[in-house]
Amino acid sequence: MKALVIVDIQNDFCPGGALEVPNGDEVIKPTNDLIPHFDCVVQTQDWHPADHLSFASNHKQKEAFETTEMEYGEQVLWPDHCVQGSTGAEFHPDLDSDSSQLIVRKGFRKHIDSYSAFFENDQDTVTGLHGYLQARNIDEVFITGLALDFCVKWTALDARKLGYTVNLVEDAVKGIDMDGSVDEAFEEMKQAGVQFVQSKDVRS
Ligand code: VGL
Ligand code: ZN
Repeated sequence: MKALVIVDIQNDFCPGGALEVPNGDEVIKPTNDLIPHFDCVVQTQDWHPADHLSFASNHKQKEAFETTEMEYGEQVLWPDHCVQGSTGAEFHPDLDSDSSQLIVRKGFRKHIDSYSAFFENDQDTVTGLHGYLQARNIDEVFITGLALDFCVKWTALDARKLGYTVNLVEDAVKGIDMDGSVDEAFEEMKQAGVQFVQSKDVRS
């Protein structure tokens, strides 16, 4: 059984948002068009407390897009984004969020960032999505959303690690692209056995 996993299509990652992904809103239409083709539809929502340590503003003398050392290793520092309850954290209004059956919130622990829909950035703390998908007999996932080089990539890599067949819907993802991170993400996903598909082929 297959599931559609829609990653972080939230106002802050779309044009005009706090951590905008260039042309991020272009993932919305292909994602909406895929939804009716799936029995299982899951969305993730980046959901940080205002004092989250992935925010540069919560570190002295750090600028956004610099890195810092966290307990689990290197962490990119971000502009404040997707703060719990804020408009920026809401799903983009054009996305058909009403059809989602499960919303997985992530990044709500102050000391741990969470890119993947499955594990937080310590690579150990679980979100619970794997248990849910197992309970629904899902063995194949199709991934769309933002940002290709962060939350989408880590969701795809963890899904492979957990044994799922993984399809990245290429025309329904967009990246931030810092220092070649989009090319690197494609390479890592390819190495991990992620399949690359187009939304029109998934719909037919
Ligand atoms: C994301 C950076 C920080 C993402 C979330 O959704 O890719 N990126 N938080
Ligand atoms: Zn975040």
